[in-house]
Amino acid sequence: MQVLLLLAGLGFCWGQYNPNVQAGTTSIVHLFEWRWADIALECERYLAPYGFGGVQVSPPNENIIVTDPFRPWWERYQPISYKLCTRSGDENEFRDMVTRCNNVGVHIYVDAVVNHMCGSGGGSGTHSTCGSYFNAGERDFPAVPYSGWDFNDGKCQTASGEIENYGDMYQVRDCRLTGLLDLALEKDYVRSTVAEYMNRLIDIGVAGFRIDAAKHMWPGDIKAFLDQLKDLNTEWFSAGTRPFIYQEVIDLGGEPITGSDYFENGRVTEFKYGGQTGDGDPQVGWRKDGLLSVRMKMLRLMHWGALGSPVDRSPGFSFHSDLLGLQVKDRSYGSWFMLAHPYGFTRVMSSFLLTFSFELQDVNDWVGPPSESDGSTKAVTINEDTTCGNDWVCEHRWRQIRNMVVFRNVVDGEPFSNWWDNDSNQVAFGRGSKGFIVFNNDDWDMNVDLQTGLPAGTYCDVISGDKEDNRCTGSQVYVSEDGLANFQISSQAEDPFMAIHVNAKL
Ligand code: QV4
Ligand code: CA
Repeated sequence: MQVLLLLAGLGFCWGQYNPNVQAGTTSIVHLFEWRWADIALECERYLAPYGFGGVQVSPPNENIIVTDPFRPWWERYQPISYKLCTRSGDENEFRDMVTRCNNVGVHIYVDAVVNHMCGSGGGSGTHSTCGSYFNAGERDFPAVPYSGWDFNDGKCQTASGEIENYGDMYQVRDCRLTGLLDLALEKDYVRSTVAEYMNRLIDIGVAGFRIDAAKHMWPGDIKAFLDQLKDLNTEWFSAGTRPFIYQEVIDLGGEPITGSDYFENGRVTEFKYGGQTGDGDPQVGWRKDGLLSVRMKMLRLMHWGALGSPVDRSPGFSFHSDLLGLQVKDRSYGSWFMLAHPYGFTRVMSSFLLTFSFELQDVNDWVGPPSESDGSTKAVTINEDTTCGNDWVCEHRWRQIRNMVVFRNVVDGEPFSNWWDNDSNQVAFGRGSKGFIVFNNDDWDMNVDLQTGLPAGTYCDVISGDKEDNRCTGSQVYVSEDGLANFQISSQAEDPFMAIHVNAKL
């Protein structure tokens, strides 16, 4: 209620809650660990033509180089300075990417890691992506500069200096998260240094920020640096536009810190999504063989939709589980549902292949992006069939996901409507008079007549194919004058789903 009042008070100005995507687009894609040069090309050749509104990029600032294990993806969450210099590229390449993506209407969202610097065991030297000297033991980061005064060592009350208990909100904010040197964001100097870094990115033309580890910062400290941020660059955004803010707060319940503690600062990423669709375990994904039927999972999601709180819905499962090839399909079903449902602002994950360790019978989930032996990141190559090469997975280029991103754009603003279910794992719903989606996650075939709410005509199912030259490359659906259509989906179908929308009508 508080939240709704707050939004009402803002009137037409959405402020930091507005995703700042170009009109007609409704989703962004996380191009995890991609090089800036490849993102610039992807904006021009793929994202703009298919209606993606933006890209979340990996942290652009200098980080520690970790060699054991060799160059894990997570080294990027250990800042050394705010120079724009990483495996993704240097400052010139970053500027070029932002300019070129903005010029085709695809906006850039930066992952801001400002709760901490590198781990306390990071050593000293110049093993950083721009070669800046640092000494973790001494708390010395001269390339910022930060020194011992700028860290929370004195404020943290645990014996180890680490977060030991998530039930104590003081240690969650003031102590080290897995050894990461915790910045004293109560200090004006630290706040203004962080704001200066973010303002440089705003000047270059970024549209917003993901705030990493927001749970580990006091909401008031975050507000203090956000209040110092400039409006967006008027070369691409209208005067007075505030940067879009979405904060990473993993709130699965049971802790004193909740996502809503952060709503005043901006949106909060929705981790319950993965949980609600995956039997409470955010790692499990979208399964019909868990404790809950797909129907129940969807009904739970609908309940949230009704809450209407300003949260960002993103697939809550961690990206690495996605790459495994494990239940990729389960996860992609979850994405389709997410993209069809009106709730939240959506972010699609795009990843790279991980190696499977037969010794551990597990996936090496630390593995960094496809790289050469010297650690440099490999380019994203594009195959003749439009998929990606060099071990880049490019889920956002899968027809089903790409077409559901389009579906979401087409049905934008239409109400959730015409819900149907068989009391088990077959469900369907529409979006006003613009789109309709049907899922068969049962072990038996589906053959039903459903009210779609759509105008009469022949539609292409955008899951099994596309509309090309006024014909369907996949299945067709016939909607009669009364809005009814017959859906037959085999439980053996490769993708036991169908989706139709008014832009894919013959
Ligand atoms: C190790 C030991 C510590 C020791 C420390 C000493 O485990 O006990 O004190 O060395 O230096 C890596 C390693 C971790 C290591 C640490 C420091 O995995 O073992 O500590 O570095 O060297 C990512 C990874 C982390 C990684 C971190 C920094 O997930 O594994 O840690 O980057 O490289 C909570 C939070 C939530 C957070 C999540 C991971 O509430 O906010 O934990 N999620 C975000 C990001 C995540 C990122 C961070 C926060 C940190 O989504 O990707 O962590 O920026 O749920
Ligand atoms: Ca902190």
